[in-house]
Amino acid sequence: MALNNSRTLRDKILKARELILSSEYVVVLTGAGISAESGVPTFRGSDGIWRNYNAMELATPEAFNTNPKLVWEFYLWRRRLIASCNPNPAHYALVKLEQKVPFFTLITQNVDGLHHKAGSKNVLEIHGNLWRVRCTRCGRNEYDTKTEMDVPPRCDSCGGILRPDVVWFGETLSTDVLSEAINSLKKADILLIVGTSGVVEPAASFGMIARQDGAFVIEVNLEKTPRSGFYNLTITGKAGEVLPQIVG
Ligand code: BV8
Ligand code: ZN
Repeated sequence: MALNNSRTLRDKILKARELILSSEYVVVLTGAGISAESGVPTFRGSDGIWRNYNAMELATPEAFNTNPKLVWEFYLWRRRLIASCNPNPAHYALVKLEQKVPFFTLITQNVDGLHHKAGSKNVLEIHGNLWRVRCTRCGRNEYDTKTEMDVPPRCDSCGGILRPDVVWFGETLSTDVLSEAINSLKKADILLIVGTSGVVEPAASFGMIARQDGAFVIEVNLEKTPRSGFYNLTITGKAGEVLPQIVG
C-alpha cells in the first residue's frame, strides 16, 4: 500500500507539473498552511491560534471598538511570532513559478507578508497585511515593523486610533482587490490551491468560481478538505515538499 501511495503521489505531482508548466495563466490561492513550515501557526490546526484565542472575540470590528487594546495585544503577539519566521521552500517555489509561466496571479488569505518577503511580485493580499496599519479617523495607511508599542497606537497626522490593516470577520474585502482576484480566477487555466481549509468566505468559493469558468483546479493540503471533492486533482502532502517538486 505504502509503495502505491508514494507512486500515486509521484504520479499526481508529475501530472500537476506537466499541466501547470504548460499553462498560459496560472493562479495560486494560499492559506495559512503554506506558512506552517515557516513556523507560523495555522488557524484551525491542532496548534491553531484560534484554539488559544476566539477569532470571533478578537478578529472582528466589534471587538476592536469594545477593546482596541486587547485586540492590539493579540496582533502584537502575532507580529512578534511572525517577525522571526522566514519564507519556506513552498513560498520560494511560487516565486520561481511566477517567472516560469506567461501570466501569474498569487491570491493569499495570509496576512504574514511571507510571499512578499520571498520575492513574489503579483500578490493579492485579500485579507490585508499584519505589518500595515490604517487610521480609523483619516484613513492614513502605512507599513510599520514594530513588535513593541503603546497600544492602541495613534495616528501621527490626526491623532486617530490606528488599527491593523487586515479584514476582520464581518468586514467586506476591498472591492478592487476582490474584483482583481475574481477576474484572475475567470482567466485562469489552472488554479493551484495550497494550504487552506476552505472554510472562510469568499476565498472558500474561489475554487468553484475558477472551475465553473473552465480552470483545472489542483489542491495541495496535508489532508482532505470540505472542498476537495470539487477539485480536479488533490495532492496530499506538505506544501514545502510538494511545491518544489511541481515547479522544479
Ligand atoms: C465577507 C485576517 C461580506 C484577520 C481573516 C458566506 C457563508 C458563510 C459565512 C460567511 C459568508 N460570507 C461571509 C461570511 C462570514 C465570514 C466567514 O467566512 N466566516 C467563516 C468562519 C464561516 N467571512 C467574512 O466575514 C469575510 N467577509 O465575506 O464580507 C460579508 C460580511 C458579513 C456577512 C456576509 C458577507 C471576511 C473574512 C476574512 C477574515 N479574516 N484573516 C487575521 O488574520 O487576524 S480569516 C483567517 O482565516 C486568515 O486570513 C486565514 O488565512 C483564513 C482562512 O484560514 P486558512 O488560511 O484556511 O487556515 P486554516 O488554519 O483554516 O487551514 C490551514 C490549512 O492548511 C488546513 O487545511 C491544513 O490541513 C493545511 N496545512 C497545514 N500545514 C500544511 C498544510 N497544507 C500544506 N502543507 C502544510 N505544511
Ligand atoms: Zn489619522
